[in-house]
Amino acid sequence: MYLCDETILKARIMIFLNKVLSTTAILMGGLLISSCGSSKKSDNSIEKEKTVSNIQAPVFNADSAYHYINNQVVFGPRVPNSEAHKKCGEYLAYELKRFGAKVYNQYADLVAYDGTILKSRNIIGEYNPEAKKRVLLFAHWDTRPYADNDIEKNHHTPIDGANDGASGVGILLEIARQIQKQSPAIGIDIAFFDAEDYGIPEFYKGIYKPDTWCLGSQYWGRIPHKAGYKAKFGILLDMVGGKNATFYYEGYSKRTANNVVKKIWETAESIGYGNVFVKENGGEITDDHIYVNRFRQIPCVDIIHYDGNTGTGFNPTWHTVDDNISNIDKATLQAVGQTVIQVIYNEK
Ligand code: AHN
Ligand code: ZN
Repeated sequence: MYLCDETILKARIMIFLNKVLSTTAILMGGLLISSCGSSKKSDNSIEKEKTVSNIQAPVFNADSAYHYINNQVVFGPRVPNSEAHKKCGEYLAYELKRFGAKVYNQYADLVAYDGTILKSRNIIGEYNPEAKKRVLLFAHWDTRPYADNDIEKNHHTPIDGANDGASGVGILLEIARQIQKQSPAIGIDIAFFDAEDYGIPEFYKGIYKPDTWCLGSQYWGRIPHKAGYKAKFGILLDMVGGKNATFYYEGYSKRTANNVVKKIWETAESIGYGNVFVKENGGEITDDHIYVNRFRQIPCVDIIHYDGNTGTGFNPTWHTVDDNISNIDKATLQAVGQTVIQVIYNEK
């Protein structure tokens, strides 16, 4: 029997729903699944199915996320102080606003490992500000000025950062679009942090200060967009669009937010993405989640592509000129986006 993508997705969501919903909902879910392959459905009943599958969580649209990724890449590398960076910052704030968020901009001059002043901008979109219970979703939007994991002649070439940067932001923009259509029960904040990827390059031989990565989130951690900002937990998306991506337990997340790690990986498994979210240990990574936890005491989970075969632990295109749009895989976007949606719509 032929199954269209959307039908498979709906069926997966229903498997998940069957576990958590009442008998009535299960019966309705049965209706949805049984529609599979039937050619005698009227348009009316298709509409009804959509509504049923949307009670618990919306369906994440990977084409839409891909489009937001491509829009970022088209600006060119979003290296702080560049024109592309400036324009892309405007674009991201505009999109969050268009999707109904209240947008906060944090401008800061941040000092890079080599003393360069980075004109930085953290962009935060807020939904349901009255809600006490909040979840913070975040990604970095800047891109690396160096392909220092590539062959030597490319070391000083800025990367497109389709995966490293744009993928997390693209998924979060699609989630923002879904939130505007159907609000979850809790408050959501979406933060796009700047100056994550200006960390010390492999080729640098000079002296440097520690903590050279994640400058935007370090700044926000010390001075959040709202005084005393708190969230129940945070989810960081980093390199979430690569081909054949696999996500393992990241070490720091496991030590500081293990209950959230479990929740995410179990949710992924229950909707059919157990092969993408592998329930095994990966590496421990210096990333934005460390500073959000350290400075704001918010337990955070880093969903980051882990590959044990590349030597770096990262995906094969990491910090190379191959980190471009041709290496973005919609199947990965779908797995990550739908999983995060399921998690936030099931928070109460
Ligand atoms: C380190 O290489 C120490 N951290 C990598 C964090 C990162 C860079 N994520 C994306 N690009
Ligand atoms: Zn990077």
